[in-house]
Amino acid sequence: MPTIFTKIINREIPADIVYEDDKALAFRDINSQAPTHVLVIPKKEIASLSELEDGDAELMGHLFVVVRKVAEDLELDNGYRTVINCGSDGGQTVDHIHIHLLGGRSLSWPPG
Ligand code: DGP
Repeated sequence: MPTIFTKIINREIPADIVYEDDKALAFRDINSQAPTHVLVIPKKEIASLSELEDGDAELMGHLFVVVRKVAEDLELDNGYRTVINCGSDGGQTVDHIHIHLLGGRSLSWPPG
């Protein structure tokens, strides 16, 4: 099912896009939780981690390479955190799989 992220991919609503290629898009989270908070998403509509199929393995690997590129571009030289929320207990609010990339400050652990 298309979500607001599909509208961002299709440029139907604006976003602060920091990276794009044929398979992936990265843009700044509208509800930033850190000085740098970017969402890395596949252009393919995959609802969540729980919907991943065997054939998505290469795409998911690609998304993490994009994370590394974006982290380098945004100079997160002291490190960063990636998070994928899954389902209601995981705190997922948009049903289009996305990797949160958080950095620019020291992050506490464990998360709430
Ligand atoms: P999650 O809770 O893991 O499903 O994260 C969804 C994130 O998406 C949340 O941190 C806020 C962000 N978000 C929701 N709608 C928009 C939007 O229209 N634009 C942008 N840039 N981010 C959005």
